Amino acid sequence: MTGNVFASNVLVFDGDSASAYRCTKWLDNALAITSNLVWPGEAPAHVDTGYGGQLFEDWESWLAFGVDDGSLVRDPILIDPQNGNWLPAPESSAWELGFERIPVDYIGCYAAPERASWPVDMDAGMVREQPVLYTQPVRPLREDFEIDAAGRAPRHGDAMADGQAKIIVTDEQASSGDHSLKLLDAPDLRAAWLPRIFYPLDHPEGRVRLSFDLFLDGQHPPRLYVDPRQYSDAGDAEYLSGPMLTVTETGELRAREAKLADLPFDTWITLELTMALGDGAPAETPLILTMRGGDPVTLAVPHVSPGFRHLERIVFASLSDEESVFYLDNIIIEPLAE
Ligand SMILES: [Ca+2]
Repeated sequence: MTGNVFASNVLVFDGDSASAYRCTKWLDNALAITSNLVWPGEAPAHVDTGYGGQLFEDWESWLAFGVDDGSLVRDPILIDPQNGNWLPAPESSAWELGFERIPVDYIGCYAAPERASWPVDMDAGMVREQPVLYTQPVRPLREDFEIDAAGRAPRHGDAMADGQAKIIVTDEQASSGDHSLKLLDAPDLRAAWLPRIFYPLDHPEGRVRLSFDLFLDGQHPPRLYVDPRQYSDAGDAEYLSGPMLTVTETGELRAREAKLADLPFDTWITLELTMALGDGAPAETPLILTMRGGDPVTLAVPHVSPGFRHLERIVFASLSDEESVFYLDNIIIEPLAE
C-alpha cells in the first residue's frame, strides 16, 4: 500500500488526549505527510503512528522522525469557530500551505420544509430523515430530444423501466427533428405502470401549459396514461391527480371513465392541456387535440381529484402487459403569463 498523501489540512483540536495524527498501523513509505496546519491549543501536539510505529510526545520529536514535510503547529486563525465559521481567516497560514477555498456555503445540510428536524437530530435513529425530493426549478421544460443521443436514456426526467421494457431516445420516429422518446413495454414487469417517466415540478398557482406530441404504434398498440399530480397536502392519499388522460389499446382517449376521442395510430397527435392552479382552481382543464394536418378540437378533462391545485409532477406511464410502443416528442411544460 503506497501512494497515500495527507496534505494541506487544517487540524484543530482541544485537550491533550487528542493526537495530531493517529494511524492504526504504521507501514514505512506508505504515507506522505506534508503542509498540514496543526493546532492543539495549549496541549502538546503528539502523534501516534500505531501498531508497528511509535508514540511521539511532542511535535519536535515527530518532525525529527523525518516523514512530515513542512507541517506547522500554529494557530490557524479561524474566522469565528464559536459561531460555526471554521474557515481560515485571510491572514491564516493555511492558505500558504495549500489549503484550498471550497464553497462551504453550498455543502452540507440546510434548513428546508421537507426536513424532519432542524437542526438535524443526530439521535433519532439510523435513518433520521426522509430524503428531500428533488424539485425542478420553476422554469419552462422543453424536451425535443434532439441533443439526446439515440439509443440512450433521456438526459432529463426520472425514467424507470424493468425487464425487457425500455425508455430510450430514438431516431425511429420524430414529430420534429430526428429524435423522439420511445416507451417500449414488455410482459411480466414488476409493476403495471412500468416503464414510466416523470418530470418533477413545482407550480402552486397560475396557469401552466402541458403540451406533447404522441405517436401510437399500430403494430404494437400501447395502453398509457398521462397524469398531472400533486403530492403535497394530499391528505390520506399518496397524491392527487388532476386532468389525467388515458389511452386504451384501441386508441380511445379517456378522461376517467368518459371517452373523449378516438386517436389514430401511426401518426403524430398534439395534446395541449392548460391547467389553472392555486386557490379556486376549476375542477376541469381544457384539452386541445390536434391530429397531424387536422383542425384543433377543444375538449374538457375533469380532474380525478377535485382538490388538485398544485402541479408537482407530470407522469407518462405505459400500462400494457405485452410488447407495445408509443413515442413522445416536444414535451413542453411552461407557466403562462396572466
Ligand atoms: Ca424531436
